Amino acid sequence: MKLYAHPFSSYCQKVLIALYENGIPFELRMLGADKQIAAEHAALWPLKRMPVLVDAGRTVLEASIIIEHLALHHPGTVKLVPDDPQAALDVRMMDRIFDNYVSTPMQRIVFDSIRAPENRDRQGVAEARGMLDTTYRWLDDTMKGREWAVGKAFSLADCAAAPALFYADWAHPIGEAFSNVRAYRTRLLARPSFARAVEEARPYRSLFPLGAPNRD
Ligand SMILES: N[C@@H](CCC(=O)N[C@@H](CS)C(=O)NCC(=O)O)C(=O)O
Repeated sequence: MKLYAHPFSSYCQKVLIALYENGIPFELRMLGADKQIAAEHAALWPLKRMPVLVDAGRTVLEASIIIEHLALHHPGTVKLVPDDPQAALDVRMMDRIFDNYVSTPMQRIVFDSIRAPENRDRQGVAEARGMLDTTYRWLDDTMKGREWAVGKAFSLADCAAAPALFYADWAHPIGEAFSNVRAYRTRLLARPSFARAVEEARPYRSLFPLGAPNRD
């Protein structure tokens, strides 16, 4: 099994968490300087988004689907997608929320910061910050009394939440008023699978265009 990825990428970390949770062996095809690996990646997925998984001749795109693929073909003791269909829907709903309403606005802010000043999108960034504020508020209510995104069991939704909230807090700090979200982010950082991903990404912090804060 080959994973085309970079350790600093949030969506790659989402999948790395799932791989580490169940100790699934894989070969990292690290994207970056290597032209051969970049060419393989572009041939597999012309949009050149990472991560991409290749398993037994099948190319699997999109982090959530990669994790679903792992749950189906490489099941382990940590069930990231519950067997119960309603519980699985709850997990998928929270997964979508973290991708669409935390990661997407976070990326918008980060990617805007690497544009030339004359190409910056002030309105887009303001909307992204507004979306993050609204999501943080909603999440703060939702996480009240919950250990993980959908309750007691760590799931696909937490794989999405960990890097999303990790970087979102750097791009648009989670205010002290959102204590449930902050506590959840701290729990995610203490989870060994994510802690490992964060450590492996640490050498690349200089890549964070807004300047990585001196914490976490
Ligand atoms: N919807 C995709 C998003 C993947 C994504 O945005 N990956 C980023 C890195 S975190 C990427 O490939 N960026 C490179 C680019 O935009 O060209 C998924 O869930 O896998």
